[in-house]
Amino acid sequence: MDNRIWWKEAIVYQIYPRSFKDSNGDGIGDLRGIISKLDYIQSLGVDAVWLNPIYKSPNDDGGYDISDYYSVQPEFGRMEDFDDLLKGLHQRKLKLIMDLVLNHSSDEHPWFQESRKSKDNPHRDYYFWKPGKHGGPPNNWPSFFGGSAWEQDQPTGEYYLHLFSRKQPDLNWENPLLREELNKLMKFWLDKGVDGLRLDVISAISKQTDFPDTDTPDFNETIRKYYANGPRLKEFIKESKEKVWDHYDVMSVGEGPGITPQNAKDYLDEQDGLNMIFHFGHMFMDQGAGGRFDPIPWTMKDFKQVFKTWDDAFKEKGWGSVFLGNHDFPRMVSRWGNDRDYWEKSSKLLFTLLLTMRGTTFIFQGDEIGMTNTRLSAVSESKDIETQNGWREAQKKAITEKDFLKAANYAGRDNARTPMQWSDEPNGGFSQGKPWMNLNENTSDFNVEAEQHDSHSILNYFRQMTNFRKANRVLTYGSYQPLEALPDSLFLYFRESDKEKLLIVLNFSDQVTNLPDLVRPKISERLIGNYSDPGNTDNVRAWEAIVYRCKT
Ligand code: ISL
Ligand code: CA
Repeated sequence: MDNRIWWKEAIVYQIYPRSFKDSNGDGIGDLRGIISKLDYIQSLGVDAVWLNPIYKSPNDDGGYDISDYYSVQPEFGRMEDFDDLLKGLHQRKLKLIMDLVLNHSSDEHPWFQESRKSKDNPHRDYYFWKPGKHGGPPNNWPSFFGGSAWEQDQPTGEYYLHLFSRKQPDLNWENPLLREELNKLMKFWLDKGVDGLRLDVISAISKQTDFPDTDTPDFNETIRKYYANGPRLKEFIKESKEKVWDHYDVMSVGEGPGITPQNAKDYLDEQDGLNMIFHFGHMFMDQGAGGRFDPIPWTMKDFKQVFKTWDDAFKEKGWGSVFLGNHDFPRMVSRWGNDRDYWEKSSKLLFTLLLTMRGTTFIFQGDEIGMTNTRLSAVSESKDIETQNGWREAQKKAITEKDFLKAANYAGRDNARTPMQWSDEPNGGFSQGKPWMNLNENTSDFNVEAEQHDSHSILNYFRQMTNFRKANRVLTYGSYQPLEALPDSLFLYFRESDKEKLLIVLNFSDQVTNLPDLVRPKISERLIGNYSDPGNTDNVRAWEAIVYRCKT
């Protein structure tokens, strides 16, 4: 416990700039908007902000399609605004983690504009180009966003690879010149003094350059077997670390779809790896073979198992990141809690989990007030390319709009992207103009302003919990020991150091449940919980969350 590391102790607040706060009335959240909320962010008790991409982009995929890595998206502001934001964060002792997208660029990036011109263009090999096969694409790879991962392009008639949208061509890391360019742009941002990098789909930067056909209809298996974990992934990470990250006091967290508990250690070496990865064990649990828009039921048994499996993996090497939602997934309380009858209790329970688990905590904007899924009544209301393209594919399978909407409203990314609910003013206090995306209908029912003044609100519980984590370092550095518990809806675990032991009790159900006889004698004191009446140690109430100190 002596060896303290800031990013292991950090609680990270994720900001999706387009939906956070609009400062100039154009309906789009921006950097000045974030600056105006810095005191609020600080008041949450978090240590760092992860900013979703803010670079210049045609915005085909929420800014994950970058056309200039060196400038700020004009809708979000100018470089001066960025510098002020960084300064404002640092003045408040908050760190900044930038989101870098290095697996692909925008097709409007000058590299791609050059690359597509001719087969012998000097930038040709910045991307992957292949002739077609049998009158179709070079192989059968599906894109994350539906349809083929290859697009035929004139003037050369060859196909280029795009694992995401056709406006996001994959960069060819095999090319050392490209890698030098990426190192250069990383240095540009690190020289400004940012404190960490979140590296988008880092798991996919090394390709199987013979591009074999996938042999499985299961999309997540295709990611694991063909897109992620490529032959040079470890080497590329090591090179970035040695050439760039090691020269700064900076933390790295890689987004790792397709990384498994078995191979995570390969990429998380202290000497030559990333500090952390985001794994998707729990996030993909309810996706069927068809991926996001093919939902299947999930069970608490599997959910608990994911935390155990990954904690075991990180015992050996690396460090975990703990999250229950982000800009790519439905709202945490709508997905894992009960956003109707136990909205408040289950939101608080989920925070108790996030802030007592081993691993760095990441929370997504709006979750701190219990924001819920939104409801699209037509696909045309969706602002997300994934949903739009998903619908195009669904139509080919004769799926009705009603059925598709059911899946999209359950799993779609629009759910996470509705603007922040600041107050009950028009547009929830998000913007003076017409918001780029409709606010959730429940904005007047709950918002930051209302929760601010309610000492029992989700917001104030979140603040209590961030303080609680800070005050109990065992929650960062102690071991994680889950307990076998029946019924499955009960999630019980110990966090233990050589000095102390805590028991966390989480009831993921609407039912009152008995606390197992086995643990009751171990309890000495209730430290915190989401019911104001402490209750007793026999029963755990609906969606109750409690942290006990144990006898040692
Ligand atoms: O959400 C997922 C499952 O359907 C993930 O597989 C996700 O698409 C994947 O992790 C990559 O996400 C990241 O890169 C995308 C971008 O659209 C996402 O917003 C970003 O988080 C392409 O840059
Ligand atoms: Ca704006």
